[in-house]
Amino acid sequence: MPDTIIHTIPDAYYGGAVPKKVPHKEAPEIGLIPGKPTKTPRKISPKVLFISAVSILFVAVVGGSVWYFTRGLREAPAVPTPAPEVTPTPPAVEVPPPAPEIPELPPALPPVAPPTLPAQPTATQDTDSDGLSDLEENLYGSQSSVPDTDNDGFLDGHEVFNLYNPSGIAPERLEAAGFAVRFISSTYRYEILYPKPWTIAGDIASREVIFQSATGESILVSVIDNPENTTARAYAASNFQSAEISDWTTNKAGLPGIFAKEGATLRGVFAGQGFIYVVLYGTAVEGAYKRTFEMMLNSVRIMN
Ligand SMILES: [Ca+2]
Ligand SMILES: [Ca+2]
Repeated sequence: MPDTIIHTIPDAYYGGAVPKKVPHKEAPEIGLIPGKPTKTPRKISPKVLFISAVSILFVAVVGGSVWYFTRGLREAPAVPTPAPEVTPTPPAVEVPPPAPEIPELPPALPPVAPPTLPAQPTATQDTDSDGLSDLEENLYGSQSSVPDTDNDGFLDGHEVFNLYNPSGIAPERLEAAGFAVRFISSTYRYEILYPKPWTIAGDIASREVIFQSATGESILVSVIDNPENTTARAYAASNFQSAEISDWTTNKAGLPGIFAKEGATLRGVFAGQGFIYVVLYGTAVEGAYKRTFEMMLNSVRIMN
């Protein structure tokens, strides 16, 4: 094995000389030791002082100006504080205003009794109780306050029933006095009187003829075939079963007949050759012409 070789730096690298030793230089002392002169302080020239003063003044002016003109920015209005969130409330229910107070009314006055009016005459009123209603008195020229208008001893109603004029002293028929008119049916061969002021619905050929008063009442004459010549009573008994039937006796023309009262309906029934004649008066309306109805029954003639 080769021997280990140790290399050293040749002296040539040092120039063959011993390295030069540099002496340590003491730091100069600066005038701290009394008696030893110190360096003279550098003197500041007036020009430098002036420039420095101007610079300071300039900086002061500029700074003050900046401070002054930025004051508004610094004093910016405070940001308004957001309003606290208000929880929406449901719309209030509109409450109607209270009703105005109604002033208290004065106490009611005591009821005033209506004036008492005189009693109104009814249609059937017979003021003088002579058998003729006041309305009928107007039909025959008699006075409603005088029972015997012509003072002949017979009441007005009695005279009309017997076809006489109640307002004439001399014996005089209603027809002759002009208070009654004769209706003649040549077709059905009968005659009947009726008050002159009344109107007629129907003619001589009509099976039904209606005699009408100015006050709305009417008397009806009906002609019914009677081929078997049934009697008036037999006809009434079979056709007006609920009626009260009574003999009419013989009328002023000598004609026998019956009277049938069925409620408010009054009927006079006559029998002719081949026909039955029914005279009807419905009294439900007013019933002011009962005596006139009887007068008409008494006037019926049948021409056989
Ligand atoms: Ca009378
Ligand atoms: Ca008389």
